[in-house]
Amino acid sequence: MTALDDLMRRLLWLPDARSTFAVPVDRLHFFVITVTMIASTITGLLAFVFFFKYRERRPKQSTPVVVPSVKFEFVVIGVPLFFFLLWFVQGFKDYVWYTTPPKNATDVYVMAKKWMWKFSYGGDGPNAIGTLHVPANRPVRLLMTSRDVIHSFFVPDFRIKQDVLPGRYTETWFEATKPGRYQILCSQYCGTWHSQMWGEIVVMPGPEYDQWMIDQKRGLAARVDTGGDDGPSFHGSIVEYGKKIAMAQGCVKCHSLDGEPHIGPTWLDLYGKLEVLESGETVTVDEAYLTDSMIDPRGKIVKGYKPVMPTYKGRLAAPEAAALVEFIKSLRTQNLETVPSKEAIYESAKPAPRK
Ligand code: HEC
Ligand SMILES: [Cu+2]
Repeated sequence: MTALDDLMRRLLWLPDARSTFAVPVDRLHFFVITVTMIASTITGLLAFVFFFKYRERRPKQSTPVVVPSVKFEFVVIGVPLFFFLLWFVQGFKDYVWYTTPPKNATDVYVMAKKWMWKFSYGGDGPNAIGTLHVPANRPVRLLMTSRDVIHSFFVPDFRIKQDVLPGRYTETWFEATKPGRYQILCSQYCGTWHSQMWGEIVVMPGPEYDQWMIDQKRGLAARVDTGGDDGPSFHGSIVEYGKKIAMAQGCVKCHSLDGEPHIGPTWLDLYGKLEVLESGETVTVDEAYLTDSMIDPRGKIVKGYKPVMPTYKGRLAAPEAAALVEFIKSLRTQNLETVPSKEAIYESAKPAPRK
């Protein structure tokens, strides 16, 4: 099967398949293209034969009326329909798989702008322009947004392509199967240097990647904030940057960080929670919901609160919104309890109950 796959890949001039997703995508591609090639060859040849067979043999020859049998009609409609449905079922299965990133995926934020790709790792991970380091054989989820116009994140070797939009998040994921360097292209025409909006994914063996990450974090502590054309840059911790934005934008006037509800709901343990809305619906608080809440606060009102939150549409740059999301995600009860409470200390000092 793989030998056949390779032959097809060579025939179609496709790059090697270097992600888990590339294999089913290619298989479906080969299946569709083989069937359509055979069908169009047969159709073409038949047309050719018919040109001769049914050519005008004498002047003013009339065309006989042909009434095809019902059986013939069934075959002509049924066979293509069968293949279309088969492709749909297979394609839908692959689509569902592709749009459901595994829970244990490593998250990387991707910010597109004319004409570059910026990457930042959640938590206290590093940032990079143009080059994305990822581990091999582990799932990686990309949460992507654009600072200006629509771009599209395309990695031919992985067979993934996802539009990147200003003002909202899109996501994609992949699991690279072989260490190496792979090209990232922008596949949505975005201006003068669209064709040079390149990037590179460096896939490293797992342990090597882990070491790389440790080195990056160590190096970051020593790095200086240099600023840049994006306003304050967030070298170092995206979480810290998010906190700064929350202070500067006055979010904390209405949102507490310690679990107490205020004018708005607290941000502690907000991420991942099931939120009940004024409309009676429930939503899971994820990255998209958090971003929407800032851009369009009137869209989904949390039950028990007044719709007083101002919109931050146009007031937050995409990386700022991303940093706020990371900051909110970092606010977990277990992160706060670095020092055990007095009660907990007394409790643990008590002698164990006798049997
Ligand atoms: C004037 C007070 C006020 C300010 C300032 C404010 N918010 Fe809100 N926010 C609210 C209220 C009230 C709600 C609940 C009603 C709703 O859903 O709109 C809310 C809801 C939210 C939610 C959804 C919370 C949940 O429990 O589902 C998020 C996320 C959020 N705000 C983020 C922000 C961010 C980020 C900022 C700053 C950039 C900000 N807010 C500034 C009042 C405010
Ligand atoms: Cu682009």
